[in-house]
Amino acid sequence: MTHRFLLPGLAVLAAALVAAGCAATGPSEPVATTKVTMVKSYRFDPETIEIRAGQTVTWTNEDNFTHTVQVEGQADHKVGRGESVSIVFGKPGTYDYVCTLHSHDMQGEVIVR
Ligand SMILES: [Cu+2]
Repeated sequence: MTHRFLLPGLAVLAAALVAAGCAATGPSEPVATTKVTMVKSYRFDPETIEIRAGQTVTWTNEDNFTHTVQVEGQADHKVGRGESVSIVFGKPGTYDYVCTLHSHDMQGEVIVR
């Protein structure tokens, strides 16, 4: 739980990077993929993905910590180190999701066309 004390510092760093004009790629530029990785440390990569209705998204945890995937209005799925979880998206829409253990850092979005 000590990592929680790092959060204010990271937020300041992120704000500084945006202020310095390093936002060239844009924080929410969607990537056409069905694979999301929980990378070191406490991040979904890519954060925003775009898929077609009926496709399955798979999250794989390559971080050193347990994370979860909770799509808004759905059950929370715990994903341990080296594990993965797959969720089918049947209907078009924009689905926000979080890791409920680190919801301030780990947020993502699935855009279903
Ligand atoms: Cu997490």
